[in-house]
Amino acid sequence: FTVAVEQPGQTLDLAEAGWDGCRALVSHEECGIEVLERAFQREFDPQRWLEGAERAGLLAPFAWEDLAAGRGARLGLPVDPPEVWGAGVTYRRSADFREEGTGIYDRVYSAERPELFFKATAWRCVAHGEPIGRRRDSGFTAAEPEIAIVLGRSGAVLGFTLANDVSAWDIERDNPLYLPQSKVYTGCFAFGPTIVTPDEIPDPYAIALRCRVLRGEREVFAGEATTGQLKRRFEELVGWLARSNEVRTGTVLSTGTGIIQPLGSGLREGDVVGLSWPELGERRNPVALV
Ligand code: DO4
Ligand code: MG
Repeated sequence: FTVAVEQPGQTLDLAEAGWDGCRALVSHEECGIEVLERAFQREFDPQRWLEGAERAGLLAPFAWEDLAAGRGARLGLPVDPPEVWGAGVTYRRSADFREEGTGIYDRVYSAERPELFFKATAWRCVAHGEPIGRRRDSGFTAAEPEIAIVLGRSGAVLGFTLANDVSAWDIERDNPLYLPQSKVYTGCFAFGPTIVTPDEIPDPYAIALRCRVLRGEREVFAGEATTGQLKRRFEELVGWLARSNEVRTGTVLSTGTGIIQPLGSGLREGDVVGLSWPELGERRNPVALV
């Protein structure tokens, strides 16, 4: 259970409040995402809730730099998602890179129906500082830096977060029917550490995302993209996900990558992948063989 609330100069991590304190605060709701959901439904005022928690001494303040560096305390996943889904080929670059003459990527880029795939369960997800996985049977696994949406009841967009849809591209390129194996495995999805609510984002189609891969001291890859290059609208992707499919509160939908690591520059064990959205700072994950 982790809800982190950022205030100027400090981060308040409700995980430190302990389960009893949190349960009292959210009136018996059983999961952190419910706090966000109830604020979204205007069932309570988060500011008053925060003030009450602070008065009761339930919040532990940490400097963001300490949390980011894992000093003293560390932020876990901001939500344990019941499911994580991914959208694919939502940026032109992704379609171009993947094409190998079959036309399927070009076709899905322009089709009305988007590519959506099941990506992960909560236990396959990793938080800031935890290792993302590279499959032992993959020779070319790449980071896929993406903006992910955290969904509430009826597909409401509760917030946005940074995500890495780590993927074994060689396995998918071998045969698209291998997609689930290229996408779903231990440590295949990193996200967080915070969820940014929509009211904090002036324009969700102007989010700049950066990625760098460090090998020791050396930067071996750097790339960037903006959600302005996204072919589809966020609501469109959510609408397709919710077709004939119950979407539970806390579901995460990763919206596709516009940052492509060139062939030959795949992730190696020990690399560190840094993802940033300038306003949020950098989230780092080391790479481990799984
Ligand atoms: O089928 C390929 C997956 C595409 C993807 O994950 C992306 O474009 O981000
Ligand atoms: Mg992806």
